[in-house]
Amino acid sequence: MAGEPQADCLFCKIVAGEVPATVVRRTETTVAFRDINPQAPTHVLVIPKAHYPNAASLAAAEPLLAADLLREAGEVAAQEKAEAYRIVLNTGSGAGQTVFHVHAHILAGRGLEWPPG
Ligand code: DGP
Repeated sequence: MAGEPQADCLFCKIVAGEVPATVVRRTETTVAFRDINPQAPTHVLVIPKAHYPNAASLAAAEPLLAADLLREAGEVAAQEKAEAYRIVLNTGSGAGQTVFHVHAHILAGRGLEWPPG
């Protein structure tokens, strides 16, 4: 069923506490933790506890949960004292998505160029 935990999903295992992560915020519906391979001084991933493969499928199935994800991105940025930050939602392997449980990257603490690579 849509949103149910997937046995083979790394981020579902982080939600369940089966894989350790440096969690910086947790709400009823989301978890935020530091990226294992940071690309900026602040690099946090925000995920819904529910499993959806990407942002579009999340928003289509549970728009309020998609809003939770974006609100939490802002809360993480504030907690990290980021004056400016970037939210990245890679979608599809061609765009660099490697974990198919939707996650918002929050990047801050250095100059962020445009367009991104
Ligand atoms: P993406 O390439 O957009 O699918 O981003 C996946 C991110 O997940 C990538 O930046 C590295 C991060 N990542 C992969 N495995 C782990 C892990 O076990 N723990 C943590 N904290 N981050 C991970």
